[in-house]
Amino acid sequence: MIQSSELILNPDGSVYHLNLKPEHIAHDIIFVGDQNRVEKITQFFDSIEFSTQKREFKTQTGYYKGKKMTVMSTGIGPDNIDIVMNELDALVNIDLTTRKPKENLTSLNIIRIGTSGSLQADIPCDSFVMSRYGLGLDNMLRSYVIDEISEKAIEEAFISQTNWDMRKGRPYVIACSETLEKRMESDQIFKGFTGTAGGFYGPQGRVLRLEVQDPELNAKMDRFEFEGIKMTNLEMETGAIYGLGKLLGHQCLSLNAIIANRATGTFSEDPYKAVDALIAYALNKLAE
Ligand code: R1P
Repeated sequence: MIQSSELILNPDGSVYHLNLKPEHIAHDIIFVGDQNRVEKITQFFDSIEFSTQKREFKTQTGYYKGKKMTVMSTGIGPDNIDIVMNELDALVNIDLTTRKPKENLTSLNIIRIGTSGSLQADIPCDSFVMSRYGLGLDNMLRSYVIDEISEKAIEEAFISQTNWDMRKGRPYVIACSETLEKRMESDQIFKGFTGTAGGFYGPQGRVLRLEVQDPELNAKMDRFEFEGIKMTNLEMETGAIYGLGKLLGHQCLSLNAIIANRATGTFSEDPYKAVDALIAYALNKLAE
C-alpha cells in the first residue's frame, strides 16, 4: 500500500496537483505547456465534458470528431513533467482506493504540442518537428533507474562531441514511441532530435547578465552528429516526457512548432499561426 504522504489525494479523492479523478481523462492525451493553449485546442472539440484547473495544470476532456481526448497544460520544465506523468499514471495504474498498483496496466497515448527553437538553418521558423529522440540535459530523470531505456551510444557521442562538463550531470537520450511516430508522421513534418534543457536562459546558452559555463555549447550542439542524427531543436519537456513515459509504459510523442531559429537568429512573424497549424495537424492525425 502506498502511504498517503507519497501519493497525496485531495479531500474529493482527486490526485494532488492535477485535481483529477480516473473518470476525468481519456486514453489519448495532449500536453501543452501554456494553460491558455488548452482552449486553443478544445475550441475545435464537438463537446467538452470536463474542465478543471489547479495552478498551471489545466485539463479539459471532450470529443473531437467523435474521439475522446484530454488536453492538459503541464507548465514549463522537467520538474513539472515529473508531477504530471506520475499523477497521470496513478490515475490509470494505481487503485486510488486501495492505494495499490493495478495488476493490469494501462498504456496512455501522450502527445505534446509545444513550441521550440530550431538549431538548424534548414529547419525554418513555422515548420514542424516530431522528436524522434529526446535528449535530457536537465537531470530530473536521473532520480529514476533508466539504464535499460536510455540510448547509451548517442549519449556517449553527445558527451564526447560537446566536451560535456559532467558536473552538470550526465545527459540522457530516450526514443519516442514508434507506434505514435508512425501514426503522426507525414511529409509535412521534420523528424528530429530534441534537446530538453532544465532552464530557459543559461541552460540554453542565453546570456543576459550572467556568464554561462560553456559559451560554445549551442555551436557544439549544432554540429553534433551521430549516425546521421543531428540536433534539431531545444525546448524544456520532451526528454523528461519520453523518459517517464517509457518507464511507466506509456506511448509518448513530442511535436514542436518552430517559432525561433537560433542558427539564423530569426523569430516567427506569427508564432500563434504556427501553433494553430500544428494543433490542426495533430488533432486530425489523432482522429484518423
Ligand atoms: C519556454 O518559453 C517554454 O516554451 C516551450 C518550452 O519547452 C518551455 O516550456 O514550450 P511550450 O510552448 O510548450 O511551453
